Amino acid sequence: MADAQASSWDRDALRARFCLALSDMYKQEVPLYADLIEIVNEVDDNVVSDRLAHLNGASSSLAEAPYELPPRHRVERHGAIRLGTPYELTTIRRLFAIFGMYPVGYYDLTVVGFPLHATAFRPVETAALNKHPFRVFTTLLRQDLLSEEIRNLVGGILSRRKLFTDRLLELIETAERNHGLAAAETDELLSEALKTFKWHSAATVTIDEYNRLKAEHPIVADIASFPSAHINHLTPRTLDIDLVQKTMVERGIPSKERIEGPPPRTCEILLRQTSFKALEERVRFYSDQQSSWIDGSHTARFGEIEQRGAAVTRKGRELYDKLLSEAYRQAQNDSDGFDGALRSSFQNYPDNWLQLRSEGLIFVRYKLTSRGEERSGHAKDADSSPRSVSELIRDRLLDFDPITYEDFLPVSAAGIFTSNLKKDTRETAMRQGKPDRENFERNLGTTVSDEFLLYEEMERNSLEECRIALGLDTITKD
Ligand code: OOG
Ligand code: NI
Repeated sequence: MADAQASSWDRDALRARFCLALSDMYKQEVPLYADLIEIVNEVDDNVVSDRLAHLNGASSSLAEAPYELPPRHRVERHGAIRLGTPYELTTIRRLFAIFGMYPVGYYDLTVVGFPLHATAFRPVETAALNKHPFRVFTTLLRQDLLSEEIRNLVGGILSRRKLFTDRLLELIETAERNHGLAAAETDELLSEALKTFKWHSAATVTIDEYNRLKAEHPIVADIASFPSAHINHLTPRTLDIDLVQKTMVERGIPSKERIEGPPPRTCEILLRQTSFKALEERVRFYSDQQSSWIDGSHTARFGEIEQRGAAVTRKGRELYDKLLSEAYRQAQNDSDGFDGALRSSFQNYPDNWLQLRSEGLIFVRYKLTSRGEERSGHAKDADSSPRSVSELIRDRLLDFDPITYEDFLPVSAAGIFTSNLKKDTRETAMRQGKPDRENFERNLGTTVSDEFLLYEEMERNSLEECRIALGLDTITKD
């Protein structure tokens, strides 16, 4: 391949195409997903026009609820896949790197009784996130938590599975070697990659094996019974999840009863999610007894929507976890149920941007106000002595936006998981599993980034740019 072609390599553009291709495929596979996208687009259009009307009526102030207009909203998605072996995980890492998606965070799912651990593959740089923020929550089966009998069965099945076509493996190698691919090769890479995530309605195991896997844990059957790592949901981001939920119910879409994550707030934090229930799909299995293919069913794929808010600091996350568990405890004797308990416990989570920032609960991106911009024009003549962030905000030289949370909330995921899959007897044993990040990273072939450090760096860089523009020697953090 010529160098000139390699230089046209654009991971962000490729990621956007990959996400769009997956979305088109999933619309064909799960028509309700297409309906959901329509509802989200409709709701978001209404929200944007309402907020614009409101802004025109009132003068904009610092503490105003921020909002992002499309296009990021229009295209934003996350997906989820489940993998069986270290080889599958390493290869997925190599493939996603071509799309500029890197492993961030370690998620232990034994806390919810699943023999899984996970990471999120996503862009990490601000510019890349702005171009296209696609992310894929990727779980790996923990064979160490399975009973010996099922571990042997799963081991055999997965050692024969070929999740990636030979051509895909070849293209991944070419991309790595040449730091790029020619245009025709990128088309091929995308179509070969899609095959890895496609749904297959013929199982690779017999009906007896399927039932044994499912008795161990439904998720084990989902991972080990099929030839692909079918994408199990693809989630659009909305500006108003309560409204989408309401609209889904009105249109008869079988949505979940409640929204996971923080309660409704003025200043959105982290992630709120809801889903419509998993589809029961017809699957063909081979039956040894009948020496023929028979019809069965499998439940795995579902629809989900999310609303993203500000990324919280470690301190902010601790407060979130604390209030959430208080709500769980309270809900046991609260007649309003869990949502009532949640609203009441979250009274103790500040709900205005200035306070969230000054208390160190959220990450923010600093920017100059128009006054700050003016001053930056004469930065050379200005007083350069140290100032604090809060002084600069008070003097209306500095402003900020909350940084969007780009990651996942395992507790939210837990609600989704358990609403879709039936409980089973071995679940308690799986709950006793300990997180095993070291082994996960060994299987991945690299370490996962710490999401808190990534947000911290974004905040620090933004403040540094403002410091330089204002001609100050230092800006102290309050
Ligand atoms: C993982 C689900 C996690 C989310 O939004 O928290 C997830 C799975 O179903 O395999 O996608
Ligand atoms: Ni999800």
